Amino acid sequence: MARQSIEIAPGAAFYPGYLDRAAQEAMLARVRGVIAKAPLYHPRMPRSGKPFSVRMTNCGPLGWVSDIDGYRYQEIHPETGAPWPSIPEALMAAWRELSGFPSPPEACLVNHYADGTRLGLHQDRDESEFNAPVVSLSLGDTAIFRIGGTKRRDATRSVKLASGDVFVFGGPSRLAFHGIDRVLAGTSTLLAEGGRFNLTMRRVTPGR
Ligand code: MD6
Ligand code: FE
Repeated sequence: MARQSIEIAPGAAFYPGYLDRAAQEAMLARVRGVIAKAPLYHPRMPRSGKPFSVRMTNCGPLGWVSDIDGYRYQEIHPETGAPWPSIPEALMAAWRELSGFPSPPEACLVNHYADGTRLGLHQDRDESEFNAPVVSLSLGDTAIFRIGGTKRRDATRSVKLASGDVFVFGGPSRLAFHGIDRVLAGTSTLLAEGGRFNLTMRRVTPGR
């Protein structure tokens, strides 16, 4: 099916309302299932060991983690030692439809934003396959997403990411700096407790 997208920057395609409410509810149930097996935890910054305000977990064969030793992908949850649960089929379907990349994603990072949390400007560059995009899905309260260029000092612009929106971050934007400035409390009724989930699927090892 052809989907309506907006090009935010070269290679950065925004699909507002990609999931309707029923599909968001079904996806949220899958995310809660992932968290039941792989609990959300606070990663820590490399070197300083300062905890992130955002909590994270993963699904897929690999998961992105951060601790005092640095950023990396690994096969097990850092606190439980268990393998990550599998990526829900509905997310794999979104990757097949939107990524334009023939190999499947290997990691899906789950970010959880409670009221007042944020994620600083960063690049996603811990993967070995930059030809694959990152496919990002938002659930719950609207976030103010900031996107710049490939240099930290480049000019930035802001985009509001609402529940059900998908962002595909590829091509010249794959290594663009980006972050979440804030989450707007009370903008969605999807999460009974409020807050926001963001799911980002990545290809980590070289694909074909
Ligand atoms: C978030 N997203 O939306 C944080 N990274 O909560 C990201 O850090 C991100 O949305 C790479 C590609 C797309 C993204
Ligand atoms: Fe990111």
